[in-house]
Amino acid sequence: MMAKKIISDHSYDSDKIQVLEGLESVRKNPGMYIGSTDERGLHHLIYEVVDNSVDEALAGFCTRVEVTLNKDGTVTVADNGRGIPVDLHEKYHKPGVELVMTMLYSGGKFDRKAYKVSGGLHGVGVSVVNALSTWLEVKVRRNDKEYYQKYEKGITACPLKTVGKATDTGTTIRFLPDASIFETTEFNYDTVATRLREMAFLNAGLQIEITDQKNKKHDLFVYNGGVSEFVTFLNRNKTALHPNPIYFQDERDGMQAEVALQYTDGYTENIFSFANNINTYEGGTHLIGFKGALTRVFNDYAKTNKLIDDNDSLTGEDCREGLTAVVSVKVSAPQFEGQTKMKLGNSEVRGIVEGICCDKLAEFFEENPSVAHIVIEKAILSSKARDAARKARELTRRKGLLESTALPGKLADCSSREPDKSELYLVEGDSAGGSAKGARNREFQAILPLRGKILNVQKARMDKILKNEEILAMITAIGTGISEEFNIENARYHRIILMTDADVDGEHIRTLLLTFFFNYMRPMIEKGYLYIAQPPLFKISKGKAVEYAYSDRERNQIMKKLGNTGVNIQRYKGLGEMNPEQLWETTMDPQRRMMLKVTIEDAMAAVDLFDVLMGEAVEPRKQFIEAHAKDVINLDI
Ligand code: 0RA
Repeated sequence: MMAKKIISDHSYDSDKIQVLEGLESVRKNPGMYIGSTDERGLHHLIYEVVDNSVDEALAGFCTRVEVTLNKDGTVTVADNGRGIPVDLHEKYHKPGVELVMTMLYSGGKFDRKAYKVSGGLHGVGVSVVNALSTWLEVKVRRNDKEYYQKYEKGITACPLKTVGKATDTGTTIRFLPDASIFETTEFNYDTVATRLREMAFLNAGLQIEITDQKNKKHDLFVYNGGVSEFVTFLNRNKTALHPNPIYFQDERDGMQAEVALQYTDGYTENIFSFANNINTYEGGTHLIGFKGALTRVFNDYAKTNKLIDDNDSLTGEDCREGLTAVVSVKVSAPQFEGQTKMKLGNSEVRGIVEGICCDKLAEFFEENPSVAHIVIEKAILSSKARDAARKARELTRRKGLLESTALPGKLADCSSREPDKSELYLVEGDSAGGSAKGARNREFQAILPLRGKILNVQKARMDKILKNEEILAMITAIGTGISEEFNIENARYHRIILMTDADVDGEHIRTLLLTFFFNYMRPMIEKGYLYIAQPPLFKISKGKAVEYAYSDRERNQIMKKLGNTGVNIQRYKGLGEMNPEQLWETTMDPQRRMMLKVTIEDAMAAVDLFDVLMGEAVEPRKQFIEAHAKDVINLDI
């Protein structure tokens, strides 16, 4: 079942390794190699090692990867690949594994590149992980022997030793992330598990196991159905229109494409595209090829079978309403482009993917006319609804409701007219809105209080959404419009900050807003314009000294510092408990505040939760409510 090897294996020996740069630069400038030194960067360490094991799998030599989060804060990644070479390099007189671990190959002719398929932030090399670890040890099973070597901060701590016999081959790497480099060194099980599950979906048949020794958690991911099972998983809380995802896979001109798609009774499109196991959030030529094929095959089939008039046509968006799809390609020389290097640029890919998808989808429709009719009827309905929505929109516009000149009355706008410098706080509740208005720097901070329950944006159609006062005020204030009419150029603020209470209602409103942005203003997230404010959870005072804590851990640290006597702790439940000065100091002052930039993953997680809370599927919602019974009091579902 394992994906076929697509690029030939060049037999390897240590001599071919070229040394380009030392590891000091990695420690000096870690962000350049792993993106950041926050939680994200930390997790990249695991992904980097796992990527190497998965590359072994793609090359056809590895079937299993085991990741263990150990009690002592180390991580172990073990695979049954060929094992990193141990033979001596002619020039450097060092074993291959030592060179792999201690030398940085930035864009060099490292032989493994021949089938190394990673890109983007990935694929920087395991030496980067080594450089950023207090210590790292590697065990290689190869030539019927087990070898061992240890490094400290990327520097060799002992020569490669033979430590025993081996009956198979493989590599085991264990490392302790360097706490002097990372802001946090605590791994999050769910974060790692989510990425590993994705890896398992994208590499059908590959076994990936994860174990958390501290919290006693464990998962084994193995999906023989590949991306088809991925789509089933993505739709697990939705109502599908046909029982199984449409699935196909093909290989042309040395390029492999695997696609699965399934329609739901919803209205949003969720297409995930991957190139060489990397989530291409910004899309690219593979996505364009897929979308083109979908529109073409839908229209051809609809006309041939007289479902629409010869001179009518379905737009791409009509064909994608309610669609969940995964498009995964493996190419030998991927070019990653775009702002975040998350867009596939290879121009040849478009035609190949379009060709494969056209042929396979048309074939599927011929063989499964009942499914073809269901999904095309859905597109036809969408087309009709779109016409109706356009008319409704025109009517609304004529009434002046969407005129950007008429800013909402509740908006306390900032005086700056430079989007680059301006920020909009979307604040839960009128009272917190009032505090925020009192606290803000009116030069560049605008406040829009959002009140009451915001409507269910997932189930509602466009025309209904536009009638919701809160949403309308928000759209108008932001200035970009939504969906097809969205234009980032018109954004009046380049920072939109969601400020909600740290309770269940707050989480609910945040989930709603994230879902709204994901569905209707996704580029705002992609551009990095959307943030979540981080109000403190505690106020800790002793005499006149006041400190704020943003987590339980921080509270404990501050308590320790201040001592046991005369310390007063106040837990903030809502923003309303803070006066304007406190709100400014802790949450809104650019010099002191903490904010989380919303990522697409964050928004996707919110959409999932939203589906559970608001979706049609009864069972997941029941389960959620049962699990959170005591918290979910004010939820309007
Ligand atoms: C260099 C060359 C070869 C394999 C590897 C590195 C390799 C690295 C890692 C990291 C984790 N697991 C790994 N497995 C293999 C090619 C080996 C050959 O040609 O025999």
